[in-house]
Amino acid sequence: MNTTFAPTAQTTAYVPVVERVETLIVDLPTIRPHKLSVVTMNGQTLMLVKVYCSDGVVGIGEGATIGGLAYGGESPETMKVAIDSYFAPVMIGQNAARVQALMARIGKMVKENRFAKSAVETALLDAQGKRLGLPVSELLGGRRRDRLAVAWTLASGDTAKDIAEAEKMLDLRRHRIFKLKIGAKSIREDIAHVAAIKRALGDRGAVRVDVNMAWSETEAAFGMAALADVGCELVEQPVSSAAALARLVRRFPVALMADESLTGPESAFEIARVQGADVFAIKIEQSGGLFNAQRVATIADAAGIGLYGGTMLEGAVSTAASAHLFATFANLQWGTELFGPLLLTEEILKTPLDYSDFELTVPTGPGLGIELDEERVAFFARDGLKKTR
Ligand code: MUC
Ligand code: MG
Repeated sequence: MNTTFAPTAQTTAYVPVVERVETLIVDLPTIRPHKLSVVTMNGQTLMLVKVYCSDGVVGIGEGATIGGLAYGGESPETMKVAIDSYFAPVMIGQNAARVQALMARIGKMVKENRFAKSAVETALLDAQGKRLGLPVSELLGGRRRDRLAVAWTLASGDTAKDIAEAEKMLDLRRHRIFKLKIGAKSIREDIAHVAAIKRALGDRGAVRVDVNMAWSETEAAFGMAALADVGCELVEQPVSSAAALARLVRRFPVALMADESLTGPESAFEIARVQGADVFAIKIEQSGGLFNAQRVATIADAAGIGLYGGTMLEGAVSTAASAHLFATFANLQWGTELFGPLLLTEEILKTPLDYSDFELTVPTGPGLGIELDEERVAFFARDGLKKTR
């Protein structure tokens, strides 16, 4: 049998190349202040990237962070500069249909910048899906589910307001898994807050917490024991150090989830090697893109670590991209928190994502299966129409 890779009709066919890369910053208000231990958000900023290809296809991607630089090493503004100055020159003229090869080329010139890489990879996958008439989930191996359970984060900073918000979400049949942001107040106040919410919701709602690394290891040991007692089922990243996380795991009858410690396949492997978490919060941006996030999921599966589809409080574009990826996972034991667009007052898609019956529907159209409402985007673009009205 001839095993050489002889040119075929396919390999000699027209090759779509990247012609232009455009970036844009969009500022959107949130429905209420969102209080994390690291920052209070009053709005969200999205960095949108568009990749224009020679076959007329345009792919869209998004990068978002939490509180600018408060959460990590990148902000929407640094992503824009990195893409304009360093990504675009190595992308232009390259085969847009070879997404992994193009990302590897970018990786040679750009060492870090995981969030910006995720945005660009999303845009290339969106373009490739549109070109082939396939949803991104199918490019990633094929979806195993069409709908994803979606948690809601209670983070108003006020117990009574959080209970009212949770009741509203239950009535609307939008969410029945609640993640409480704690760590800004004293541990005793936080435990009382979680206990009151769990008492109010009973079996109607699952309660989890995210400490966003605010506790010391000793505080975490005290806090996790108390949280288990009040009916909390999962604690997300109580401490910053991965070693401390590993020492806390399985000491208390509550699942421990790694979030900030998880920065892609290498850290996933390290955590898995020491059995340092029960669950991984996988995020496409933290992982450095969809392919890397897929590798993180494979490591988790191999190590018997549960999976949760995380968010950087992203807008509709990254939320759709994450949904396509999470739909392909063999295991998604803890559901997702892909509620980002619902935290914003403004819709930037022509057809909003479908949230119903406690789940998000994974779009079915080619690429990401979404279409930007360009007028809304232009209106909310920094230096855009909003400024001139
Ligand atoms: C995080 O740390 O998990 C996800 C939901 C939310 O409210 O904040 C994010 C970030
Ligand atoms: Mg978290």
